Amino acid sequence: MSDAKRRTAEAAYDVVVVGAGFSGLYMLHKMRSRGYSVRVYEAGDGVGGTWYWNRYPGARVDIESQEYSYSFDETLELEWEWTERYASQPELLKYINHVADRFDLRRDVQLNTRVTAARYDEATKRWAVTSDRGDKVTAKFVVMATGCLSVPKDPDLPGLKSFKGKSYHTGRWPHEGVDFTGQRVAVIGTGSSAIQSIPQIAKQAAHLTVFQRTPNFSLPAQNGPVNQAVVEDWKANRETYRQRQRTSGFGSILIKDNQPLAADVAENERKRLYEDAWGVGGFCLLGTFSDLILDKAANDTAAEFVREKIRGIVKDPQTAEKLLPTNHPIMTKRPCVDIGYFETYNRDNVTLVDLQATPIEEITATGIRTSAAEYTVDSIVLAIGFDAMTGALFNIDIRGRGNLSLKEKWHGGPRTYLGLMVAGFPNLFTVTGPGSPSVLSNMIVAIEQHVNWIGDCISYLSDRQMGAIEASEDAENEWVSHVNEVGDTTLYPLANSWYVGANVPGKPRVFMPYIGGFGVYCAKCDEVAAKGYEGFELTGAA
Ligand code: NA7
Repeated sequence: MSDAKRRTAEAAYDVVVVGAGFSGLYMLHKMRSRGYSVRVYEAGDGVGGTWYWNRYPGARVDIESQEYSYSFDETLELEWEWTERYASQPELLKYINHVADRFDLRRDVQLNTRVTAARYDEATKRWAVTSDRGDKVTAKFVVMATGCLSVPKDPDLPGLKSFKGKSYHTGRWPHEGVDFTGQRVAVIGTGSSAIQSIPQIAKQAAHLTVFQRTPNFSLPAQNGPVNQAVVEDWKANRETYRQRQRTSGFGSILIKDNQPLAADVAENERKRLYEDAWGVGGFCLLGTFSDLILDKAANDTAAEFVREKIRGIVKDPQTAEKLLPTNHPIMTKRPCVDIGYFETYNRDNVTLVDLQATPIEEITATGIRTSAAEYTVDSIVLAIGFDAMTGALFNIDIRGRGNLSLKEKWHGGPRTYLGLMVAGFPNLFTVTGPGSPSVLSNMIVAIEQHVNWIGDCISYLSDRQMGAIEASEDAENEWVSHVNEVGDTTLYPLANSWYVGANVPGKPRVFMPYIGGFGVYCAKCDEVAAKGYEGFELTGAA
């Protein structure tokens, strides 16, 4: 019998992991190397998660490549050579496939399999996990490595089904790519995915029309081939840099900590610092002053600097004016990092439609009709985003003690302890779940910290022959209050962002990630573990 068949027949694992992206694969590696039986289920037909699905033109990471890579294996880190400062999606996919091969991970990953339900049995203290392929297995521990931005938002556009051309969601891009040569193309949305893909699509299409509902802040990546001196320095000092990531505010050393307050720096000097950071590129500018996300007046200085840049880049003043983000402070909606985004509007074959002035009324058989005009197009690119942070968890019927469903428990918004566990759901972990720094940090660093913590927690229980761990209601309530309190000291709640669920109709408005600082959060997790998992209830074997 093949190894895969034997394992399915066995149908009882120590750990079931849902998702084979960066978190699921590292979770598998960690637990298997400690001798646990692990099964990973993955809906796609390949590994890579976010970087498997998001294949739209121009897709790339907006954290510098060496920072956005695993640190758990020194040889892996020293051997791997990134080619660009910000790795493109194909290169990231190559990297994660290399990791899967290098650590022989594929034999425990079952592809093309979507987990549909996970139910906790209080008598056996085990989870029953079922899939759309008929798998029925049990596991002592379940790790949801389902990703924060993995469920595309429903295209809530009237008439879309009647469109006779082709439409593509950026998060479900065809593997064979799309050739837009000679086509009239519409892009709906101006978030990260749109801002990355628009310059690429504009180079190919006969005409590109961008439908913008909310103008967005975007910073130039200043991408290019990797600088060998930077790479060598990183490799020589990797321990120091990795440690700095783990104690930093955002899990990245490019965004500096302990900076002055904006008001303490004279205007000329402030502008010079912004100019320098703009030249460095990426998110660097967001770390110029320590109060940019705390104080509206400080934030205004950065926002106005970026608006001034947009006015300078975009030649047509009317188009420039439409592109200026004015309805939210910078950073409060996911800031974007681009390569030639604003410059693209200087092309003759690109038109910007302001949906605030002229909203979309309908998608017709031949194009898009706004309140002012009809635009005939051959293809529509839906860069409209995701049901962030909770969408993928709600797609699985997760039921804890007393048949409590996660959806019911979270009807008013997600409630977790440390973004790692949920009261009522023993032995179920979420990687980069709501209530953890997650999407407000360098995801790879956040993933490693979570996987390490979960792995150590499972080992702790095993070493003591314990049956279950569960967040206590009190600890969860306190943590949720703390997450909200910290969120409310910032400007984040001011924007209608996906951080607060505002992009999905009917979703409760709750600021989901934890913004107390990545390093602060890590210290809290370590302290909880050191105190014998304070705030958790640990119980004996079944
Ligand atoms: P985002 O950041 O959620 O952006 C989605 C964009 O689509 C945003 O500009 C939305 O405008 C717009 N949108 C959404 N629905 C509509 C409708 N119905 N009509 C017009 N415009 C619409 O998703 P992305 O995929 O770009 O980025 C997701 C994350 O992936 C990103 O932050 C990175 O972490 C990687 P709105 O702002 O809601 O007015």
